[in-house]
Formats: sequence, C-alpha cells, structure tokens
Amino acid sequence: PSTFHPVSMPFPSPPRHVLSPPHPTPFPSHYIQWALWFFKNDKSKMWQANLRLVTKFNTVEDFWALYTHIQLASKLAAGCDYSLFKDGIEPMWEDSQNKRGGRWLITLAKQQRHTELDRFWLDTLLCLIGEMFDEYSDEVCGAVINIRTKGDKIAIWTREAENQEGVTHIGRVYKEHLGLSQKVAIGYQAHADTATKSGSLAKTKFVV
Ligand code: MGP
Repeated sequence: PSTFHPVSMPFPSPPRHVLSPPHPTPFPSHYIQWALWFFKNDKSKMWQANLRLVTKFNTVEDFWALYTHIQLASKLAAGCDYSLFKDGIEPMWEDSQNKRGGRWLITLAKQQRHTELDRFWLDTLLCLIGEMFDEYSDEVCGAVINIRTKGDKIAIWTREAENQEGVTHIGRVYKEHLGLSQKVAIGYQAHADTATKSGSLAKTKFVV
C-alpha cells in the first residue's frame, strides 16, 4: 500500500560540508578509539579513585576539538595528570595490557614547563593517534603526562617490556619526533620495577 510516510520522503538537505567536515578522517588503517583520562590528586582518596575518564574519540577532527577545548597541560595544577590510552586499557599498571609493560620516560627540568612541555605532549599525542611506530604501533598502550612541582614527566606506555625490538624501535621514533638531540638519552622502565622501586629511581631496562 502506498501510504504517505513522511520519514522516507526525499528531503533536500544542506551540503554536508555546511554542517561538518566532508569526510571525518578516521585514523590510519583501522578505527582505534582513544580515551582521555584526567587525574586530580586528592590525598584523602585512593590513587585509583582520583582517575576520571574524560571522553573517547576516533577521528582527527574530534581529537582537535577535544585538544583545543581542554586546558593546556602546563596550566594544570601540580599533582594532575592527563592520560591518553587505547579504549579498553585503563591508564594503570594493573591493567592486563599494561602489567607486563613499561614506559619510555621523558623527565623535564622545572623550567621546561614553560618552553617545551606543551609541545612535547602534543607531539606525543600525535605520535599515538597517527600510529607513527610502524609495525610496532600495536605495542603502544597509551601516554601519560604528570604535572609535578619537582619536574614534569611525559611517558609512552607499551605492553611488553621484554619485546626489546619493539620497545627500542618505539623509543627511537619517539625521540626523533620530539626533536631530542642524539646526545640526550631517554630510558625505558618496566612498570613492575616502577611499582616496586624503593628509592626515587626505578631501574632502566633500555636506553636510546
Ligand atoms: P606517579 O603519579 O606516577 O609519579 O606515582 P609521582 O607523583 O611523580 O611520584 P614518583 O614516585 O614517581 O616520584 C605516584 C604514586 O601514585 C605511586 O607511588 C603510586 O602510589 C601511585 N600510582 C601511580 N601509578 C601510575 C599507579 C598505578 O598505575 N597503579 C596504582 N595502583 N598506583 C599508581
């Protein structure tokens, strides 16, 4: 029966680009969903209770919309963190995808907060979402920035600390993208060592 059905009537719609970019650009090769987390240090609570999921996204456009909307890392209060992790991996050592892994750690001097911190963090985010680590991008779990009075830190977390080939490839590519000089060395530590360290320094497994 040819009943009139308003929903299926052709309806002139404005050109797509008027409303949104013509083709929301998915990330390369497959649709990785990313999740941004925020940590605010409230010492009356357990560490995990201070960690909050902000939002998830899976297109370049949504990444920039988010990035331009949130506070720059250098403007966060001391004790705060941002973490960007693949959806389904929580930004903590205990997650099954992190527990055998570790991190490439960039430790910054206090004055670098004003000169390099925001650029380093944006470069780190772009390395992740652009999947810049070739065949080892699957090894990446996420990245963390810690805003700390004693000196800020940025790290890329990978899933398997024993994967020397993957870990060192990621470290070399990362260092190059940050534009760090050959003379600067960065170190990789296993989370198991970080979690059980007694002094201030966890043992370094790899250096590039
Ligand atoms: P931090 O926030 O990574 O570094 O860890 P910070 O504040 O610079 O301290 P430092 O020890 O590296 O000098 C601070 C503390 O937060 C740790 O000692 C843990 O108690 C807790 N913590 C940090 N992380 C990443 C985790 C985690 O993944 N799981 C749990 N359970 N606690 C964590």
